[in-house]
Amino acid sequence: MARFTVNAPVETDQPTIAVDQDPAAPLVVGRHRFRLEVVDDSGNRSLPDEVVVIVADTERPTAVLRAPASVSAGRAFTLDGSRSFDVGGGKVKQYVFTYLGPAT
Ligand SMILES: [Ca+2]
Repeated sequence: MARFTVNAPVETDQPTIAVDQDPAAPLVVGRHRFRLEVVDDSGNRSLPDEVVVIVADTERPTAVLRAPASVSAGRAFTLDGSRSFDVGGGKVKQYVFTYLGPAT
């Protein structure tokens, strides 16, 4: 495993390497480029090969709705979704509030 930082080559004699991610600073959602160069046992260095890896947020967010337990008739009140949160590298960008009618 290795923690990669931009433009800091990681050298190894192994043909595969795990990209270890810092939980506090993981790769952000989006496109990320990686490069491989190989060196033979005579010291000859290859041309680079590059790939793009897409880091995607595939995990659904969690809605948390708060409201006052009771309000005065005829008065405005606030529905609060600010404690909603996302996991998987994304963030909440839209709140969809719906009135469902009288509760029984
Ligand atoms: Ca998400």
